Amino acid sequence: MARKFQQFGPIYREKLGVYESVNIISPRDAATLFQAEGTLPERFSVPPWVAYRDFRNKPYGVLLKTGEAWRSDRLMLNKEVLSPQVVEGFVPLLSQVGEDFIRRARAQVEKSGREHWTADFTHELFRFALESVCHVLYGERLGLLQDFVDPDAQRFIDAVSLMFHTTSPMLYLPPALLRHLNTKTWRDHVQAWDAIFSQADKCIQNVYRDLRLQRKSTKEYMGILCNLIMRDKLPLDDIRASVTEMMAGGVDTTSMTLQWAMFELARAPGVQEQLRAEVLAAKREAAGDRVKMLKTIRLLKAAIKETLRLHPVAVTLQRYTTQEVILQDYCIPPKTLVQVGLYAMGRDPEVFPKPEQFRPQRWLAAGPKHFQGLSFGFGPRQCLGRRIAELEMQLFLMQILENFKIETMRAVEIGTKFDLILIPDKPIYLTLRPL
Ligand code: HEM
Ligand code: 2DC
Repeated sequence: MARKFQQFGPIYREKLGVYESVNIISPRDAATLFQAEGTLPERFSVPPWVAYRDFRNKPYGVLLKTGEAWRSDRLMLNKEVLSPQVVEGFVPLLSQVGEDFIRRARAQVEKSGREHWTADFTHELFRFALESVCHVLYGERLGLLQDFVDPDAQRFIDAVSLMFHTTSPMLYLPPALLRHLNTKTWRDHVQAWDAIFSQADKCIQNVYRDLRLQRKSTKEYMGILCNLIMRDKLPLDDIRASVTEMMAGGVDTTSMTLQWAMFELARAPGVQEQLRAEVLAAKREAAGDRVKMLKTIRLLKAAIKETLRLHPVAVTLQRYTTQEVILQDYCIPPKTLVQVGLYAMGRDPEVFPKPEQFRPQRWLAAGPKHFQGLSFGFGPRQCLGRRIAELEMQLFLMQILENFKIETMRAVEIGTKFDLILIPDKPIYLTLRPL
C-alpha cells in the first residue's frame, strides 16, 4: 500500500477479489471518514471468519455482528471491559502475570549459567498474553508461565496462529464460496476455529459451574465473564461468543507488539535508558503502587504508541460509508468500503518526519496529533480489548525495564509480513540481562 500511495497519490481505488475499496492515507481524510460514521459503524467483515460461523452454526460476537444487535452487545461489554473504573481493577491481575514472567526470566538466566537469557521470545510471549487475558476474563490462572504447560492451552495458542495464517489466502473470497470449498487451507481454518471454540467453551463452562456451585469468592475481582453473567443483561450465548473472541484476540496482538517494542528498545539503548529512568522514578514516588505509577509513565505510554506506529497489528482500518463523504477531490458514495492505510500512514514522512526513527518523544512534543494515533481504531467500533491490551503492555514493559537490560544480538534487518495481522518476517532474537 505504501508503494501504491507513492504511485497514485493519497487516494486510490482498488479491487481485491470481489471487493472494491477506496484507500486513503492522510490523517485529515481519516478524520473526515470517522467523523461521518454514525452510531453503527461497520468495518470489512473478514469472509473466512463469517463463513466458519455460518458453516458450523456458531453465534457471532461483537467482532462480526452488525446493526443494533452489535450495538446492544457492545454497550454491555464496554461496561465490563473498557470503563475506567473496571479497568483499574485489572491492574493487580495483570501485574501478577508480569511478575511471573520476570520470575521465569530470572530462572532461565540461572539455568543458562551465562548471566543472560537469549531467545526468540515469540512463544514465551504468546503464553504470557494468553495467561494475561484469561486472568482478566475468567479471574483464574492457567499457569502458562510454569515449566509444565497445559497441552490444551498450547493447542489453543497454536490454533489462533493457524487461524490467522489460513485467513489471508482466503481473505477476498466471498463467504458463500468458501463454505463449499474443500481446500487444505479451508479445512485447516475450520479445524483452527473448532479448537478455539472448544477450548474457550471449556474455560467458560468452568467459570459457569463454579459460579452456580458458589465456589467463587465474591470478595476479590471475579473476572469479566462472571460479571457479565451476574449482570444478567446479555443472553449467555452472546456472552460466550464475545468472550471467545476476546480470548482469541488476546494472544497474538499484544505479544507481537511487545516483541516489537523490546526489539526497538534494544536497538535504541538511549531511549531504553530514558524509559528505565522514568519507570524507576515513578516507582520511588509511588512506593511501588502500580496504579499510581501508571499515571506518571508518559514516555513509556508514548513508546507503545510509537511501536504501534511502526508495527501496527492491523494493516488498515476500514469503514463502510453510510452517507456521501468528500475526500480530497472525490465524492465517495454511501456503502463504499474505505480503508485507512495504517501501516502506510505510520511510515509516511509527510505525517511523521523521519518515520524510520523510533522516537517516542514525538508523541509528547507540541503540535497537532489529529487522527495520528489510530492503532486501536476509532470511535464506538474501536478495539474492545484496547484497555486490557494497553495495561498489559504497560505493566509488562515496566516490569521488564525494572529488572533487565534488553539487548539484541546482531543488526539483522527485520521486515514485516502480512499474516492477516502484521508480524515480523523472521525470528527476533533478544537478550534479557539482569540489571
Ligand atoms: C478490534 C487493534 C488487542 C479484541 C480491533 C481493531 C483494531 C484492533 C485496529 C478494529 C477497530 C476499528 O475498526 O476501529 C488491536 C491492537 C491490539 C489489540 C493494536 C494490541 C496491541 C486486542 C485484545 C483483544 C481484542 C487484547 C481482546 C481482549 C478486539 C475485538 C475487536 C477488536 C473483540 C472487535 C470490536 C468490535 O467490532 O466491536 N482491534 N487489538 N483486541 N479487537 Fe483489538
Ligand atoms: C486484515 O484487509 C486485513 O484485532 C483486511 O483481536 C482488513 C481487516 C479487517 C479486520 C481486522 C483485520 C484486517 C486484522 C485483524 C483485526 C481485524 C479486526 C479485529 C482483528 C484487527 C486489518 C483483531 C486482531 C482481533 C481479532 C479477534 C479474533 C481472533 C476473534
